[in-house]
Amino acid sequence: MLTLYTFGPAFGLPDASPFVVKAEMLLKLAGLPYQTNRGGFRRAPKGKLPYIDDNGEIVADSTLIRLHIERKYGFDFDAGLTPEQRGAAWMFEKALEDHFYWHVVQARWCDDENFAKGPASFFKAIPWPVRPLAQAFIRRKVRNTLHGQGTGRYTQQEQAQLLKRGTQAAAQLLGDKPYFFGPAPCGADATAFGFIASAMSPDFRMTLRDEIENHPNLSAYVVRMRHEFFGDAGDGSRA
Ligand SMILES: N[C@@H](CCC(=O)N[C@@H](CS)C(=O)NCC(=O)O)C(=O)O
Repeated sequence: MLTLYTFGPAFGLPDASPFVVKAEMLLKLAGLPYQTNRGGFRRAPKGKLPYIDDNGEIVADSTLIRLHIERKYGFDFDAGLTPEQRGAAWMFEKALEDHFYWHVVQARWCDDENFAKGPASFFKAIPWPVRPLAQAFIRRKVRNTLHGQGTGRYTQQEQAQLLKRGTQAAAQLLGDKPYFFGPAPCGADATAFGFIASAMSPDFRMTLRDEIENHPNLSAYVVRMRHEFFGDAGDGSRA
């Protein structure tokens, strides 16, 4: 049985990580039976989740998991897409991972109120006198990463402009279609759901969520995908 290593449902989402949600969606789209395991982070080959154990074959990274499924099971996530759509779908996915993702990270980890409501819970196992130090250490690391990646260098106003344009582009791409590239979900929908849903967690305030909510087709897409693939609870239980 294939095992997907996850963080587990959190913040009203199927998983705390959009990359894990993406990987789980890929398994669902490919129709592969799988189980989830929340105990694998310490053994994660790249120090990140998700990764899978497919009958002894370990594959880390959501995109490498996709390539593994395509290669091993001969499943084409983009069947039915034209070559142009295949190219656009891949680039759209990478834009979400490199743009939306970092804003979600920044909103969750750098905003004190959001941090207290969300990521602070990751430190519960650490005894109290050490816990604030560990939190401060990891939050500084996240800030440095955001600075290195570049998102951390934008002013709030600059970020708001970029997110407005980014969500508008996503809404224009979706239009009134049920899925991003037509009548059936494709590989990019796994990513789109993971990242757009993550921004819409009711637990956090974030500019990205406000911008998404300005586009009813994007909000409706998340509700629809969640219902279709994760059941009404949206908590990771199989639909
Ligand atoms: N490129 C990776 C990114 C995965 C990733 O960034 N995972 C984050 C959670 S969203 C993680 O595990 N972070 C833990 C850490 O950096 O210590 C993928 O596509 O799977």
